[in-house]
Amino acid sequence: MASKVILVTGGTGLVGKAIEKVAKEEARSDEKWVFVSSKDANLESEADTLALFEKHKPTHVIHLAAMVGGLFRNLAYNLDFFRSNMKINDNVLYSCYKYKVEKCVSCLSTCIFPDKTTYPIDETMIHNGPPHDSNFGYSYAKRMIDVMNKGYNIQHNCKFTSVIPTNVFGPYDNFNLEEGHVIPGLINKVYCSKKENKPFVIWGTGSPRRQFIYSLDLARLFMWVLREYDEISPIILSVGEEDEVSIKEAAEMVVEAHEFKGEVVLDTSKSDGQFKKTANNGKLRKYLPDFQFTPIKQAIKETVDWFIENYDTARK
Ligand code: NAP
Ligand code: GFB
Repeated sequence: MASKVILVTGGTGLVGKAIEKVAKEEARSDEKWVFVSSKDANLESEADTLALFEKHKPTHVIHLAAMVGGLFRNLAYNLDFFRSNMKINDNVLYSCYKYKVEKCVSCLSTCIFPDKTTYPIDETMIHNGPPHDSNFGYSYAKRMIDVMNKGYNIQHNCKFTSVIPTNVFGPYDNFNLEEGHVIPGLINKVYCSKKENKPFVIWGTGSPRRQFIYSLDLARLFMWVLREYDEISPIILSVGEEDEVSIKEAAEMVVEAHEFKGEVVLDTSKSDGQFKKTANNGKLRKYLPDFQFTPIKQAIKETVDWFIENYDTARK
């Protein structure tokens, strides 16, 4: 009989599927893992969320469920991102409190930091000013997770914490061009350009800079956070500042992984969004000085291969 029941909300998405894979590799006999999606409960509904917790009675929660998207989806639906994620986050944390969950690990993002800031960004800077205009709805909703974690700890001594991943990519990503993030978008676009013998169009100038983390590396870090990290304050889960690349460099890696030989153009009529959000992973390195990230070129190649193999069923 497992003594721990770990409920993973958002368990069918990019990050959830990676955690499912790693949880299987690192299975422990006293742990039962439950991965859920909106088909199991619409977490915007308090009643549905409480019913989900009543059904599974989790002892631990990894809270991933969210309305998620890349720059262009955020630009179009900032209010929806705010309302949906505020409801989901309030319902999940309240249910964790009501069902006496021993530990809940929620997800913020490096894109929620103040837009006008010094670099590199670290965990102490979350609330030091307004986020980038392109995704203010998502960002403020995510920041409220940190506020609620503190409130539940002070008022009810709950152990609710959060992680701050940088841009994530990998198998089971959302490859939809309008909704998804940049790397899955580029992977899908090069696939189509190759098939239809058309130019490959990179949106924007290609000069913004990002730190990308492979979903499987993030999943391994999530396991450590769940089992070992004891702070209420958030921790950045990102590759180092030295691993930051430009959008154009990432696009070149996608072209190489696809062995695409066609024309590559930049559509500078499209928004660049935030130029950079360079995060410092010093706090993570203090805990895990020897953690090895997958080199980005290898991670992109593995994701391209996965996409080609699973083209018919991939989210696009
Ligand atoms: P994703 O692939 O879009 O998956 C989202 C998950 O949330 C899905 O399982 C989805 O279930 C579920 N979900 C959405 N709305 C729901 C609702 N109302 N009720 C119940 N479940 C709902 O997202 P992801 O990229 O894995 O992101 C996971 C977490 O990481 C999110 O909190 C996100 O903010 C954070 N994060 C992501 C990135 C990134 O670059 N991807 C970067 C930083 C942080 P359905 O499929 O059934 O809707
Ligand atoms: O991943 P992304 O959409 O979001 O990256 P952010 C946007 C950057 O990639 C912009 C360029 O500079 C785009 O011009 N880009 C080039 C493309 N080609 C493409 C393409 O085909 N698709 C997309 N999507 N971009 C998000 C936040 O910011 O970061 C979210 O808005 C979330 O809230 C996510 O937190 C992690 O990195 O700019």
